[in-house]
Amino acid sequence: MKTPHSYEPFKVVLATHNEHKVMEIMAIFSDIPIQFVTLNNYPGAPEVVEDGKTLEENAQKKAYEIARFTKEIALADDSGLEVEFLDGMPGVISARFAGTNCSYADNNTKLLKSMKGVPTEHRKARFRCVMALAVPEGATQTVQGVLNGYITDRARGEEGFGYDPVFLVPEQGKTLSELGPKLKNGLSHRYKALQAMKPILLKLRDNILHHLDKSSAGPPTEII
Ligand code: ITT
Repeated sequence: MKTPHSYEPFKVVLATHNEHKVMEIMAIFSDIPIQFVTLNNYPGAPEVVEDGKTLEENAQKKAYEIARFTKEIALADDSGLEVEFLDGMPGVISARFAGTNCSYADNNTKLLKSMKGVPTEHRKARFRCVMALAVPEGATQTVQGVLNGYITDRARGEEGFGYDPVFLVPEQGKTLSELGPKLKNGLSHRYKALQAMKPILLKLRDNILHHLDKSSAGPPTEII
């Protein structure tokens, strides 16, 4: 077990290679007293193979492998778009729906084609974001956030990434791309997962700082 001293200063590595996610997570968490660092600070960090059957498995695997490599606390996000008409697809294969190494545009084109002619009431979809927090010793904790909406019949908007241009937020009458980062970051699946993760992160931070204060104490038996 790593001693609590090696966690000082309290820092969390964002276990993702997706720059858009990094920007969103940093913006959503700009108000909490935790230092977030990216994988750019860890040359040689492994490309974690996302071969899990669920978002939960992949999020836990990403968080744990990066925590083990960096010897820091790590936060990972595995997200996917689940379309009712497609029985929950693309789901866990959202990144490679149109094939290995495909672009966001390829995925959106394939999705719109698969939904061609489908009436609005059958175009329901949801974004699901699973966030996992891991410590190098291996313990992980996961939470999730969900955003319900509809698949549009054409791409709309320029902002965001992935399926944002084809995902309509009904309350706003706009796609996530049209809403732009500020509005997206106040209602998204990622925002909701991070809100659920916030108390867990703060508690972990308090536990570690508490143990640092009482430097005579041994390592925390349960830190996550
Ligand atoms: P990391 O694994 O390095 O975090 P990734 O881009 O592979 O990055 P995911 O596996 O979590 O991320 O995401 C799968 C795909 O789901 C991603 O490539 C996007 O196409 C889509 N996606 C995830 N979050 C999204 C969001 O907020 N808006 C639009 N599309 C999103």
